[in-house]
Amino acid sequence: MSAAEARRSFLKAGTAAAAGAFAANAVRPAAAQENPRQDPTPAPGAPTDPPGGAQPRGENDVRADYDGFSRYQPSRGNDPDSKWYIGKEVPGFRRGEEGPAPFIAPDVEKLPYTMENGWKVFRLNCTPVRREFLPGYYIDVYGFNGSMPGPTIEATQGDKIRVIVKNDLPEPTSVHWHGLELSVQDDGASHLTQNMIEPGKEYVYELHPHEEGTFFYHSHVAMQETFGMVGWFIIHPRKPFDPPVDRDFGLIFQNFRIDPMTTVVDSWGMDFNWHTINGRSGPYTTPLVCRHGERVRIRIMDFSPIQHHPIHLHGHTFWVTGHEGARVPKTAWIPRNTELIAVAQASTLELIANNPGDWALHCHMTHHMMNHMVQHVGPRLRGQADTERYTANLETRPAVDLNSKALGEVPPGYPQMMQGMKMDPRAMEKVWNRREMKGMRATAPKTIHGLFTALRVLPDDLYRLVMESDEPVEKGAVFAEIVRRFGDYGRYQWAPMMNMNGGMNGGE
Ligand SMILES: [Cu+2]
Repeated sequence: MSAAEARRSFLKAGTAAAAGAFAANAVRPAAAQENPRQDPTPAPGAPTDPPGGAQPRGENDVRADYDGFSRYQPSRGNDPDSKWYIGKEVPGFRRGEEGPAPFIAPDVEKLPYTMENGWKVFRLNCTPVRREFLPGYYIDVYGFNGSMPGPTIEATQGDKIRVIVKNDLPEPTSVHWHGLELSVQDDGASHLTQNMIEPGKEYVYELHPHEEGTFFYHSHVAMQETFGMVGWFIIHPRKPFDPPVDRDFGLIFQNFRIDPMTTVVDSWGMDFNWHTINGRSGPYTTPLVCRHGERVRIRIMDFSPIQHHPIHLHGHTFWVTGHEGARVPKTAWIPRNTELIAVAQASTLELIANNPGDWALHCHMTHHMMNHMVQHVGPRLRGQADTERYTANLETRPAVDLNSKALGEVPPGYPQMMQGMKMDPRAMEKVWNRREMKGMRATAPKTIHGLFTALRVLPDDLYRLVMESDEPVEKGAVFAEIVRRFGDYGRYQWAPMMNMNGGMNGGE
């Protein structure tokens, strides 16, 4: 029985029949031990694997599968009024007493601090930044401490925080603490509440955050905001959130206008052609990797100049549990697949990673997942298109027929080729040379463009293979192994490997 059939029959079958399927479930060895391409046998039993890879399922886990929500298989719905409804209150593995899960903003550093007489002292320098947002593609922007976005400030509700801001820009600036309820002289609204920090000068902000939530800091000069001057300001609650999560990810979405043959952002331009998540553009965005069954929080912030982002996650239903203001009461959490996040807003999503695989996480605006779309130099027409018929007589030119199959009858201008970066071997090496990419399909970078990344949900043994071991893994091997265990391997097709070499992954 394929996993899909198992899933369907599970919906129909009673508890007793399904329990038999779980008992028959066998743990499969890791992809590294065998080449799944040679082994098209579907995994036996139900489409689940236990936590820890080889450990037996505990009685409580099994009961949870029938009483309520299983963290090991895609949601079965349940009564919308129940606390199990698509995992609403299913906790992570991490216990609340351990404190908040570490906040991870891929591709962005954390800002260190020193303790001085009970104050957490952070140092922020406003600096020009040259960021490699795609392999070989540079953008000249503004940021903090040499980074765009700036490094993450992480604190706890009730901390006494001093931020020493030094302006190393060639122009005046000020820094605003977006969302914090603070003393007005520390608000950072340029001219309104303080004099500008002149180049070379310092200003000391003192903050006493009594609130918790997802905040950010940014320049309060519009042109500088368009230049990317922003960073996370995460304030963890003094009392840990319930239910506790295992992962706490943060992604800043931005748009930039970069004219051809330049690297400097045009802060006047409103036609945004390059798009970044935490300062990188797909396929250079670093995937979020978690273990099967974990409770995952993803905080998403939109710091684009003027455009909103409908953020869509595949394969899971998530709960919107907070915005930049604070955590939302559980009674008002919203189950979604797509969350629209407007400029200067942040949304917090929580989900049970109950569906193993590599799942697209992206803005759904098509132009935001296409990047610049054309090369900087050269025609947009397809190479073999003959436009003479259409341009010979502009009065009576033949209609463009998009269905034309005749050889040489490619309508002029179609197809409009989508282009992100040049995928030469050196660029691809950089894309693949991150452990988070290990074992993904060789063609994954062909679709991960612009505001696009992936959430990888890996069974425990595969998680260890990818994130904790240095074993080479063939491209596509981890993905194929997941299909073999949880999907229908007989219908699965491996991705062609050409041109997709480089990096830590072994294989061809
Ligand atoms: Cu968008």
